[in-house]
Amino acid sequence: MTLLKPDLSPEVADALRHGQPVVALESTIITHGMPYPANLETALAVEETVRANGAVPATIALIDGRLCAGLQADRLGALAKADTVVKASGRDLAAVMARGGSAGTTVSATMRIAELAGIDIFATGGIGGVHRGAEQSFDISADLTELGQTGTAVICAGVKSILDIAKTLEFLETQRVPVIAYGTDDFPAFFTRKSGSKADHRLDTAADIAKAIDLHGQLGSGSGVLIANPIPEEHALAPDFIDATIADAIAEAASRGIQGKAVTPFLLARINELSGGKSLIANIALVKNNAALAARIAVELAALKAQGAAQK
Ligand code: PSU
Ligand code: MN
Repeated sequence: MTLLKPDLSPEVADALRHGQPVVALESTIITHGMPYPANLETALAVEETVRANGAVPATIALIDGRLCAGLQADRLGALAKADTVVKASGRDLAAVMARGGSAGTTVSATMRIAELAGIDIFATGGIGGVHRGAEQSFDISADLTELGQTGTAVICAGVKSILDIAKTLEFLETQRVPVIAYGTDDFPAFFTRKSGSKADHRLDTAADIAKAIDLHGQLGSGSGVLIANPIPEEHALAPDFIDATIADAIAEAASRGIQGKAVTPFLLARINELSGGKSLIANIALVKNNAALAARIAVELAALKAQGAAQK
């Protein structure tokens, strides 16, 4: 069976052809994670951050039935404004493609497309995980099972405490996904630098992280790598404030009977409203911070691969 080749922007195609560093970016954060116009401004700023740190950004989405890696500004703008675009995780891609539809891609779908395009490094804000109360609802994000079987390295700011963080880390262990924190022993909780849980590993430089990603691949692990990059101190929110806000949003989701793929977008939007926009400002800051680290890792990884190829 031949695997599908995504449509690449000329810039992304050129970079991949020459072994230059590329960073994949997801698009559910644009379509379902942030309100317009902050979503578009953030998407553009994140691409700029990737460039400023020496790599080529490849924003990934499903557009008119085509898998796309690298979006021109007009497509990005249309995606940011559209309210008919669906949220696709990996399992949704084929059905949306069959009807020629468009979708923002979650972490799981973006990993799938990045793999098909040959992109190893992917930056996002936060990944999905095991929801609080999963023992009742069974709500566990497909991001975690995709991380268990697709060899992309995902740079995030940890996971939000809308999720059960300890269970999310347990599930990642079961899925054989190494969790590496950058410059800290703690696994971060998105809006805050600590979650109360530790990461499995701490590495302090982009070069060491690139080395670990390269070795993980060479070991034939088959799974992804999760890099947790804490939100910069100056943008972190007060734990009491954000915990109370999240608790209110979760209670509201439960009382309204929100379920399935609508849960995470509902919580993100409600947390933004209840926090008076503070969560959005923090979210934007941490995504840029992740994009910068991802680009630096991609630069190191490209250099390692070039060295490896020269030695063969
Ligand atoms: N968490 C965030 N921001 C996001 C998401 C999660 O803090 O934008 C998005 C990502 O695209 C992630 C998806 O892959 O939500 C997970 O959705 P679900 O929980 O339905 O699997
Ligand atoms: Mn879910």
